[in-house]
Amino acid sequence: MIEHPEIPNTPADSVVPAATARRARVRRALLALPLVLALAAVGFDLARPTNGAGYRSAAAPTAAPGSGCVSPSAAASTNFADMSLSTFIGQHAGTRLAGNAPLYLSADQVRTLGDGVPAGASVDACADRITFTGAAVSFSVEAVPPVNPDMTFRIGALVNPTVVVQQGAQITVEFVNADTDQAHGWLVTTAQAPFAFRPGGATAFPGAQAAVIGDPVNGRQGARTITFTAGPAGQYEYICPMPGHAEMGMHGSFIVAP
Ligand SMILES: [Cu+2]
Repeated sequence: MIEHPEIPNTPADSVVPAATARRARVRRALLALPLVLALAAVGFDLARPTNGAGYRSAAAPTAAPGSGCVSPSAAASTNFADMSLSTFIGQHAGTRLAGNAPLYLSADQVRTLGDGVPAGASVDACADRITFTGAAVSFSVEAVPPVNPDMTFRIGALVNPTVVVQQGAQITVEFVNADTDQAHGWLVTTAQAPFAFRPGGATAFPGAQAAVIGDPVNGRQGARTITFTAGPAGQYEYICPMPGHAEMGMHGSFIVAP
C-alpha cells in the first residue's frame, strides 16, 4: 500500500494539495514517533551483552568473497516524497534515543564487524548472498556504516545481502547503528518489498527484532544483541523499522530454507 499523496499536475491544484500533503506527512510523523519509542523500549528487554567484554570480535574469514565481484552499491533513492520527513523523524529519534544502547563500539570495532565474514558462512559476493547451513548462526548487522551507500545495511562486507539460514536454526544477531545522525533498527518481517513509508507486516519470528538505537555517544556506536529461532521456512525480508527507511533502501531478503 503506497501512502504517498498524489502529486498535483496543474499550478491551480498545487497550493492546497501541497499544504494538505504536508499536514498529512506531519500527522504521520506524530503517529510514527510513539512507535519508534515503543520499539526502543522493547529493545531494553531484549538487549544483552554478547560476552564479558561487551562486544564480540569478528570471526576470521572462512570464505573469500567471490572472485571479481563486489557487493552492489544499492545507493539510496533520492526520489521519495517522504524522504525529508523520514530524515526528520530519523534525526529526531536519533537525538532522543542517544545513549539508549546497551553496548557501544569504537570505529575500529565497527569496521571489523562490518567486514568480517561470519563463522560458518558461505559468501557469494556476486549474488550478494550469505548462506548458513549450521544449527547455530551468528552474524553482525550494521546500519549505514561509513563505507556503505546511505540507507543500507552491511553484513559480512556485503550491502543488503540475502541471508539464508536453515529452518530451526538459533540465530544471534549483533545489530550496530553505525550511522552518525539517525536512529535505526533491524527486524525480520513478513512484509515483502517494495515497501511503503510504513512497511506494515509483522515481525516474522518471536524476538527477531533489534529495537531502534539512537545516536552515538562520545563517538562510539550503539549496539545490541538479539536471539531468535528461524522458522517456518519461507522468504522474509529484514528491514529498518524507522518510517521511510525500508522504502529508501534499508532492506534485504531473509530466507529460511526447509
Ligand atoms: Cu533506518
